[in-house]
Amino acid sequence: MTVDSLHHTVAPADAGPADPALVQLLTPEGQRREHPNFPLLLDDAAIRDLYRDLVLLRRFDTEATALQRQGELGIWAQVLGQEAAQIGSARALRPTDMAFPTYREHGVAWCRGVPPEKILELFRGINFGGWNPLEFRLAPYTIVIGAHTLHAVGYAMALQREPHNDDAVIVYFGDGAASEGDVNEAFVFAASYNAPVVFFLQNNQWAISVPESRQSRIPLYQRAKGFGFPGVRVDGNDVLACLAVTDAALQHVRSGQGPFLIEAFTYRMGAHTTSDDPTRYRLADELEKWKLRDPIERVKAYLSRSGLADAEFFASVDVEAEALADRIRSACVSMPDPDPLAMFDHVYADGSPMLDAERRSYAEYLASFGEA
Ligand SMILES: Cc1ncc(C[n+]2csc(CCOP(=O)(O)OP(=O)(O)O)c2C)c(N)n1
Repeated sequence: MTVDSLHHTVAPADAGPADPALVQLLTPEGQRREHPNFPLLLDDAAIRDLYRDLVLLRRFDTEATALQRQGELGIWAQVLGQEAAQIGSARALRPTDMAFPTYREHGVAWCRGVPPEKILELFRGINFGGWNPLEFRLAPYTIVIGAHTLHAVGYAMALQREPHNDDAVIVYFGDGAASEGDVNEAFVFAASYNAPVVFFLQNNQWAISVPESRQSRIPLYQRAKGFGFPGVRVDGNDVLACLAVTDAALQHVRSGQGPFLIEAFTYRMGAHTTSDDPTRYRLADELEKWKLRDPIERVKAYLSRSGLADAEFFASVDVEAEALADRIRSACVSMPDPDPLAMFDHVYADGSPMLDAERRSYAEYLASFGEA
């Protein structure tokens, strides 16, 4: 792939369906398109697998939202609407690549093999760390906006010390994070060191209540040019385009050409988190417009119209999704309360006198209640 020409593409900020710079391989109506820079060769089974991923992820997300509403989770950050951006990009990774997520990357975690129950433990507040990052090649969820972009670049710089290792790093962040100093510093370091990192910006158009239009005068992918690396805007609701563009970006960084920015143009169809009420700051017609660009419906339309999947296939995925929802619900409600003293574990590798004193003091406090 040549990416030089992409430095010079200019898109209108709204990135509507007619935007010439928006990479799209599947229209909202489910029609397949080709793109000269981003060819995609996938067999029929692989497209059915992507559909399955999308449906299972949405079912997981819906169930987690319901669990929060029923008091079983402390909070939940919905991925609704962003499934294609996450599944498409994460399915382009190879197992040894390393991914750095925010708190909303449940689709990425799904593709990396993290059991959904592990994610629910975090949001139920009974697991402080999540999972072993090296087992799943997925760093812990990060709530400090943008901080993990620096971690990702540092990891990518360390990979450069292993000349025969062409693993890549991908880091996920939002449009709001793109306004943070950390992200911009990460861009500078990645460019200066030619680090093998793909910056995957999910532009869901809202940073809680602040619209993207208030944070950037230009389409976000164009910022890459100022840092000296390529930037591409992809239809974030098109799983095929997200897969193809991420695949190309990974090849670019693996081959030593330095970082790459992908702006996946999408929409947060749900609330920022379950603590938020988006009706306070955005109009319902915006959501209605984006429902017509649903990331799952277009794959379903493509599969059925082209005869690649029949009603039996769609029904079997729905059955699997319900089974997943049942499984995670029972696992969630039966999770044991954690040992309160466990929060002192793993703070320091070798312990610390101050922490030991705090642990003792808290243990005495708990003991003062007597046996429950
Ligand atoms: C350093 C930092 N500043 C502020 C916050 C509070 N905060 C949490 S989410 C958020 C908005 C993030 O928006 P965006 O990056 O677009 O990601 P999205 O939540 O839309 O996926 C903010 C400001 C934070 N977590 N960390």
